[in-house]
Amino acid sequence: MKKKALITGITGQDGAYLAEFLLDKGYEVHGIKRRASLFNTDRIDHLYQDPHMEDRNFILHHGDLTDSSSLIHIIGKIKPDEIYNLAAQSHVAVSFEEPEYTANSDALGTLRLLEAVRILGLTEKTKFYQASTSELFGKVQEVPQTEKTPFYPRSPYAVAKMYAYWIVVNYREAYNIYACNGILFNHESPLRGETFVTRKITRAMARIFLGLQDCLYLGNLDAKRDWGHARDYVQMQWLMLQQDRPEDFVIATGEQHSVRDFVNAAAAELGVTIRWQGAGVDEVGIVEKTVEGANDATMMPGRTIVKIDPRYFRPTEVESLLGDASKAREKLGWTPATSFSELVAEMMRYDLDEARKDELCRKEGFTILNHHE
Ligand code: NDP
Ligand code: GDR
Repeated sequence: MKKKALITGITGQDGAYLAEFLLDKGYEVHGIKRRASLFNTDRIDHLYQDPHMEDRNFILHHGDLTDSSSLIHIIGKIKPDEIYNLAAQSHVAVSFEEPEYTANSDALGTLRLLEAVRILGLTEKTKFYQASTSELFGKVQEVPQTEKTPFYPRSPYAVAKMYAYWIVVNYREAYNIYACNGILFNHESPLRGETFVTRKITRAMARIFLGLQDCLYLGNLDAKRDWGHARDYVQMQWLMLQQDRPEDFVIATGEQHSVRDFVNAAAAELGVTIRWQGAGVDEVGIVEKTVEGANDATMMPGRTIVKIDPRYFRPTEVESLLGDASKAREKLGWTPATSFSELVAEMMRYDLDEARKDELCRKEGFTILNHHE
């Protein structure tokens, strides 16, 4: 019998990598997607199987973390061996604009799934993975952060995820469910949403390089993160559910870089050097050296290509995160396969290809709409 996995948030970055990973392992993979007015399955379209096909192993269901009835219905029908709860309003800045919705989907959504498992009598069968986050550490109390570091959440997103973290622990203790929190530090990839800072940077640098965009506007350049590759991190999500007993794990690379470092690394991939000038909201990034093939107008040495837009500052910021994944290394055999420079290079190559496609469309007279937020 094939194992059955249910992934919430299957249309997101991690959902796409995890679905591929589980299909390769021979799972029957079910995913919950939200109804949207446009197709929202770009990241998993390559996995799609026609519903008329027999013996499908990739099946999507309409549902929403804010709707218990859909969750109970789907879980009751599938009776999954494993649930991976990856669905969330996952943008920290947006959580300040939509705090109530963020709490509903990220905090109560997790409770709804656990309750569905309980109501349906699946507590002994179904293992549960919760996408927990380094944002729980927020205003950090200890460097580097481990499973034992106290939490101090700094956004409605982090507070909602903190509820989710504790409800997972509580259901594990109260009902003996095999449920784990993966406390994952930032992980990125070419599939990363375009408004998270890494993807925003690689996308904008590629477009400026080709003359499709003038400038990249950012917020806090001094923020520091521990950035890994999503493809490496989803393997740990699976491994956490294959242990003898459920435990929570920090997953991180143990290496830290600032947003400014990320811009420098992305530019370097293109052969461009940036000089930083000024401070605070007046700091700018200026092209110091560039290479042949770069657009003459937008990449001219001396031109300002990075500016600060205070709109991207957050009411409360998480300044610095650095993880210590010793426990995962010892118990799960965790070593990240992708280095920081390999991650930046892969994202940069992908976005340069994407920008070249846009360039071609423009040359052929098609209009490409470009959102920078
Ligand atoms: P994404 O934002 O790329 O994906 C989020 C997914 O959740 C999408 O499929 C989205 O659907 C879905 N979703 C959002 N709201 C709902 C809802 N109400 N009901 C059902 N589905 C919903 O996130 P990532 O893939 O990057 O992250 C996966 C999980 O891991 C998230 O929970 C995130 O908070 C957490 N996390 C991520 C880290 C990272 O660095 N990437 C680090 C630590 C934790 P749609 O496509 O329709 O928008
Ligand atoms: P984060 O990721 O908040 O860490 O949450 P994000 O990439 O949004 O921000 C990282 C840091 O960069 C600073 N920053 C900017 N951020 C964005 N988005 N846009 C900008 O223009 C910009 N300029 C500077 C931010 O202030 C921040 O300090 C991600 C999400 O995936 C969460 O779901 C997950 O839980 C955590 O990572 C771990």
